[in-house]
Amino acid sequence: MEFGDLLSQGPLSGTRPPRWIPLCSNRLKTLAFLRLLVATPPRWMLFGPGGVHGRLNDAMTLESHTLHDTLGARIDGLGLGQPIDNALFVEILAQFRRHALLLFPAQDLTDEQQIVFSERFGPLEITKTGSDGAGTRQVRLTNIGPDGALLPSDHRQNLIGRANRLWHADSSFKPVPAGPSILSAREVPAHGGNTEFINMRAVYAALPAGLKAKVEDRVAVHDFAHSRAQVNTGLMTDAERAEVPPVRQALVLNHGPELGRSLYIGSHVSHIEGLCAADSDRLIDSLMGFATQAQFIYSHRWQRHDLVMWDNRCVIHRGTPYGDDRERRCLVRTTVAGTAPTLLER
Ligand SMILES: O=C(O)CCC(=O)C(=O)O
Ligand SMILES: [Fe+2]
Repeated sequence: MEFGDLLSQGPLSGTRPPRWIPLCSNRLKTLAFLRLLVATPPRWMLFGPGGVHGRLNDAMTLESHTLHDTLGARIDGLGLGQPIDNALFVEILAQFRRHALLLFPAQDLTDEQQIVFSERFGPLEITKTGSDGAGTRQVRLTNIGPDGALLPSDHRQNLIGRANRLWHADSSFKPVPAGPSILSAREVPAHGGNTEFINMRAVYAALPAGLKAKVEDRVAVHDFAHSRAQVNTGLMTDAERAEVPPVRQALVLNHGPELGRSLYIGSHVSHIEGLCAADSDRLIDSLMGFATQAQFIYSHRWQRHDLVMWDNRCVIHRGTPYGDDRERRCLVRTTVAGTAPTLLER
């Protein structure tokens, strides 16, 4: 892998988090490289004398273990709550770029540590109104209330949990949708509650020619109210709806010659522009039917303190059912803001 390609996937600053850099702009690659030259402090400046905290993460070449044919790798032995120097961060980025999803087991992180790690990848999204964590840089996906007790099964938070069981890319309903999401398992149920992932670049590569022709140059409209209405029409207030009006997104994203193209679709898509309602529904169903075939799915069985991160620009995901009326589950997500509209990523 070329250094320039690596840079095109993400930021490298040790002190000030640069922006999540879109994949295919040479100008931005150059800017990122200049930023690296200016902002990369030597290792000793990051760790200080003795390098005590650095030792755990003072890595060599990272070893990873593939999770699935089409995406995902597990990386053991790092402590993401500890400082990560630039050399190691570059390796993490390279693995992330290669696998689109990374699992780091045994990361017992505080909220603040998760934020510090996540901000290495760029500024974080602020959680929107109506979610647990609104106004902060984290969202809690949980069936546990503030008093520590389980919430009733029909509680709004559990309904939101059910909406997350539809395949989606995080924040695809925003004008500039998210880059990576970083999800930390704080409490996990004994049965069920997996999160499942699909690499949409692998899906696009495998699309039959007829479907490929149908998605070429298309624009899809993503509407948060549309996906929420599939679970419960009363799930959003008027104020929440006004905060996230429908947006236009490219249906196919181009991640350059090495990575290829990705199908950008999921439950937030209300329709595809330029088609009548019936044709639009049919095309969405065909694409989702093709994408969600068993051979494309990596189903992650959570262990407590797993940290999983994926790139929303090429991965869709969904939660799976569990006994939310009797088992505790708490996942905490940080989401790296995207920097470019998808219509520029075609
Ligand atoms: O509950 C889950 O497994 C899915 C959560 C989810 O959609 C997210 O963290 O973005
Ligand atoms: Fe999600």
